[in-house]
Amino acid sequence: MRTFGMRIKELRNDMNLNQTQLANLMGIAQTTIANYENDKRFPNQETLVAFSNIFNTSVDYLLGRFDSSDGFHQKYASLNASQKNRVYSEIADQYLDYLLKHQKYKALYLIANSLNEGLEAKDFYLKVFRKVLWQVGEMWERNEVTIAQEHYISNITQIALSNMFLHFDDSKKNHKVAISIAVNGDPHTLGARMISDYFELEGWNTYHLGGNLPIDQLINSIVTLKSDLLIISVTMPYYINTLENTIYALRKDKRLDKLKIIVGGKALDNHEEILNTLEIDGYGKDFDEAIKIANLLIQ
Ligand code: B12
Repeated sequence: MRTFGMRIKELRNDMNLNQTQLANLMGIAQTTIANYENDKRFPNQETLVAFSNIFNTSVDYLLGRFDSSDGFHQKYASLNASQKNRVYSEIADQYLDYLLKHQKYKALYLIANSLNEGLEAKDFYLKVFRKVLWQVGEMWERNEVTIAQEHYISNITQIALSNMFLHFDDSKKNHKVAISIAVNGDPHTLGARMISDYFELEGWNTYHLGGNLPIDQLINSIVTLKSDLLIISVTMPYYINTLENTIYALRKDKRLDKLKIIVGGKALDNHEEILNTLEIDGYGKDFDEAIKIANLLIQ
């Protein structure tokens, strides 16, 4: 959870103000601002209100008392882009906080209530779920979460992702079909699942087939579902070999002549030398790049 001091500093930077300029606007000393930002001092009620006026944000936001049920989102539509980003950042912090305390209902209701109050479903993927999962990865590296906690958080996130579907608008479908998989063996299926949802939100008809799908089943699905695109995600470097074998098998099958294949995932980042050896149609670093490439490949 970000502290009061961290929030003040972030908001000041957003407005391109240095500490002295903010202090002059507030009519207080620069050292007082420095003390607030370092969480060495806390302002009185009057100063708190002055901060909220200058930063055009709620006192609740400044205090970190963010809760989707407190009406905070009602003003969402009138916020500018950086203020909206802060809302997602807050939701991500709060979501992770709940999950670390094993408060799964609170975590799931936080997402559901936020969606009900008009926040964009698409924005949750990168600004909340990916942010939280990457943060969990970093915490795992620092020994701050156990593998059991990592499993728990990814499982609750799977539930949250399932609920997202109810907020999709299926009236804007196009004719394009995409199948997504995680490369065989790799347990990291969440990236492929999330990218599939992202394509669905962009109007594609998607089929997320998870991980460990036998190659003949995959080929069968591509043929019967008339898939234009196959999205493959690879997270662990030691499955790159399997990726190569999968692509080789797909390219050998004459029924899949028109199939476009795009790949991505942590294992491939900064490995252009591997990408050059693969018979693929595209590679991307994130969901937006993937959509852009796919829309160019399939008109
Ligand atoms: C959740 C998780 C798990 C879950 C997976 C659950 C599931 N069903 O997916 C479980 C608990 C099973 C797991 C297991 C393991 N994990 Co793990 N895991 C993660 C974690 C925290 C999040 C992964 C995730 O879902 N991210 C969210 C998605 C959206 O992000 P992403 O996959 O990076 O995808 C983005 C891009 O790569 C790209 N992208 C992805 N796919 C595609 C596809 C296309 C076509 C395109 C264009 C783009 C694209 O777009 C996405 C958006 O930006 C990561 C941390 C991290 N930084 O990712 C570690 C992480 C991946 N795991 C790691 C490790 C070490 C393991 C384990 C070995 C040990 C462990 N921690 O439990 C085992 C694996 C055992 C094995 N058999 O191989 C390491 C991998 C390090 C490495 N590169 O070698 C990481 C990075 C953690 C870390 N910081 O060290 N893990």
